[in-house]
Amino acid sequence: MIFNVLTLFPEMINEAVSHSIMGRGIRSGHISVNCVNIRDFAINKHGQVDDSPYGGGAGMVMMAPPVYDAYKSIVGEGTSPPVIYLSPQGRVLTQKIAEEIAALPEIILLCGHYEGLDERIIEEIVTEEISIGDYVLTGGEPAAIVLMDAVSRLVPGVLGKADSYKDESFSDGLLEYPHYTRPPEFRGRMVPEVLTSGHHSNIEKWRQEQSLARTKVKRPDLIV
Ligand code: 4G3
Repeated sequence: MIFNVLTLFPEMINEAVSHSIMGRGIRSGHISVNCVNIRDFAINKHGQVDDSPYGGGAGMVMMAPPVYDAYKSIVGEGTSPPVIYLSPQGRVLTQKIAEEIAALPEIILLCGHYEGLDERIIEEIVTEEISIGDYVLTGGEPAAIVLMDAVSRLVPGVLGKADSYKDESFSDGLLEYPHYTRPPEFRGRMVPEVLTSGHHSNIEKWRQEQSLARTKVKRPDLIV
């Protein structure tokens, strides 16, 4: 899967995706992250990409032409992959939405800054607006990184056998059961006996009960 990212801070994106499972997914060719620096399409030699808002008021607005030219550098005159704008006004990201995006071969992520983008670039190129949660960030980059992380691990081949995702939170609508490893005793706390019993059906049953019990306590909204 190809992630194109329109951003003023490509280094922030490239650094974030170079580690851990995303880094491995890039090196193995299962995903690729292609950042386009909107600054490279500035309207003048001063590198200007923003201006004061028509109608007055504080802050700056990102100008449409540099964003459009950056976008055109990805798509040329051909058909475009979906353009997702990360904004607090978008549909809130869920595991289901991440699964839908992971089925696409290519997307373009648009990261805004300042007070936002000129509305006309949103009308012109954006096909979907997504929020990573109900809070405001200084820029869209952390939101784009979150979205790419959630989607990448669903792209076939990105997760190795060792980090399989069939038992995890949300895959069956419940939270994960608790995990334990050595030592058998830590500061007086023991590992639940069932996990060292070798009785696989009892272990499976215990894990299901734990998942349900902790979902009821921590996230009752996931059950009703
Ligand atoms: C557009 C995304 C972008 C408009 C971006 C602010 C939060 C999210 C921005 C705007 C962002 C989110 C940049 N903050 N919840 N900040 O996904 O008002």
